Amino acid sequence: MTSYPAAETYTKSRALAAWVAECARLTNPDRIVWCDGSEAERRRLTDEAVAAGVLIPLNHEKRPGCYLHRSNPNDVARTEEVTFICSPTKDGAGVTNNWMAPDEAYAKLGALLKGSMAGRTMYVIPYVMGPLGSPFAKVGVEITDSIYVVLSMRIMTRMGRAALEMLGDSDHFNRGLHCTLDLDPKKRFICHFPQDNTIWSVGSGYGGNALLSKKCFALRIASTLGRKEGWLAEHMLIVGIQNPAGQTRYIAAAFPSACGKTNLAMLTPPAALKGWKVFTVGDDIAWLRIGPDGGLWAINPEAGYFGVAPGTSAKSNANAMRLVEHDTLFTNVAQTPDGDIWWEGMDSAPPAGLLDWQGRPWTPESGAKAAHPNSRFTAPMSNNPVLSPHANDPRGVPISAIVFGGRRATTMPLVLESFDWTHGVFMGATMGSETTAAAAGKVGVVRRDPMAMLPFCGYNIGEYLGHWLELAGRLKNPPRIFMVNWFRKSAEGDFLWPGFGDNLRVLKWMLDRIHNGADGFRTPVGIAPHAKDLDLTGLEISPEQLRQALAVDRGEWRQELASAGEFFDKIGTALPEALRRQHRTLAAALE
Ligand code: OXD
Ligand code: MN
Repeated sequence: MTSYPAAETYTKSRALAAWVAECARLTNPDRIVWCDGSEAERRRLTDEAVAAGVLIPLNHEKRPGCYLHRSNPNDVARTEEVTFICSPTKDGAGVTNNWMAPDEAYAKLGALLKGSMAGRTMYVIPYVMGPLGSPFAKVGVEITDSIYVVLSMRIMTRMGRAALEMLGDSDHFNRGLHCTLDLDPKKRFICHFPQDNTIWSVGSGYGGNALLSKKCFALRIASTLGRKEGWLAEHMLIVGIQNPAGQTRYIAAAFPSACGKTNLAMLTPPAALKGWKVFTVGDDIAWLRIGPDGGLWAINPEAGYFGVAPGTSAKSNANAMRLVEHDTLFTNVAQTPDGDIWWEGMDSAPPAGLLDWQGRPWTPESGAKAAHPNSRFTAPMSNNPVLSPHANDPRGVPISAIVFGGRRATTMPLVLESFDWTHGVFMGATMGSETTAAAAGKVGVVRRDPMAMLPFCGYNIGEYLGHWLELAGRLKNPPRIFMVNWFRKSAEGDFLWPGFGDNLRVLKWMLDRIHNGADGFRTPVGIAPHAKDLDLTGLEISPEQLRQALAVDRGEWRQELASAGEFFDKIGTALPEALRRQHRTLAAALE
């Protein structure tokens, strides 16, 4: 009979002690380690991870405190086809989610978990999502057999003793049980039980499947809590924009995975926009609540960034390059002979003697990617040179504008403002985007991705859209809603808009609309800027190129609305009538 440390030594929560004991009975680990989040613990676990070959130390002269992790090649992205919402009824999960009956899921995963940690260590990771002391903050506890998960959770959340203190003797915490098993894709399941505030994830060590704080808790489960408690959990970055007069306004923006949220959240203003500054509050997830002023306030529940590495460069995101200079875990990037890292799109030519993401010698002639297209950096937000002074503010930040954006080669103009809240919700609800390497499956196919939440909404998407509409009634001071597309291409296949730092010009127009009455004109599908309304100081773009970037083409939009209509039909009766009405009105306006 294995004896484990007494839970009472660590927690006053009898519910937590009982749950840990229950998980131990099920999985039968050799040891249980309660994580305290201390520096000594980080050092000890890092040494163990290095000894076990889970982490490879990088050149600490060049990149102090940095390590490389190579995952199993079959386990490199989120796996949406084996991600389930196990609500009591199928209708509760809705048409956009996979559903498994809760009893069936507990039985199926329970059988896989039985004895699964024999010979292994079970780590208990208490964590807080949200700034400590914030009324927005929530406690989760993840149990895992993966030391990589522990070290990543330490970066991505406020982890350890502080969480147990916040929990106190309460039984109110998210229960996340994770086991890598043998990483056999046939035994890979990520199951959410919103009614039990519980997540069971087996068979994967990939961030989005295994760091249960992130997509599983802070989005899927939190979206259901938000619906119950009257707030929103969204797949959004939060960025602060300071004008030359020193006023800072905040924008929350939803984009699907690997569409540049991290880049937008820490962008470097163009040199010609003198006196403008950008500060990051969050790069992936926002929890939004109605504040005492009747406006919408947001926090970033996370404490670190799990960003896509390829394409990150001094040119595209100089702040991210500084972010990852130290104390960063890299996953599936290429390694240089002197123990540094490299990925495609880093600006520099690939150094000779690279090892690819699987540790194999690589040359450009191989035609293969050296870094996996979904290779990642995991870095603490305290590394960010442009971290907002309000990133840890328990009150959050007031949101002036909400932005929805996708990756679209055609149809979608650079920017449009919605006519009102309901139309803005319609814009978000009908968003489409080309798929990326962040999820397993085909890349580059346009799919409807409402509010960039398609893979992350923990309940019926129709009810979720209803929840968004309903919020308007309680917002005295609602943010204005916009849509953007940085990715439109010319007939020749070139991007029409330079993107990256120049995206600030578009955000500036939004803030000018809201706060300074800047001009725009009405198209059938939203309010667009004239070229003269955008601050183009110092930007070389031909009038024709800009015209194409901003254009609303009725023919393309008719197709777009037809596709959105098919998606609405799929949602069926759960779709709020107000959104159908929007669809009819816009379709008529395009005739
Ligand atoms: C992420 C994702 O990792 O959206 O943030 O997949
Ligand atoms: Mn994301």
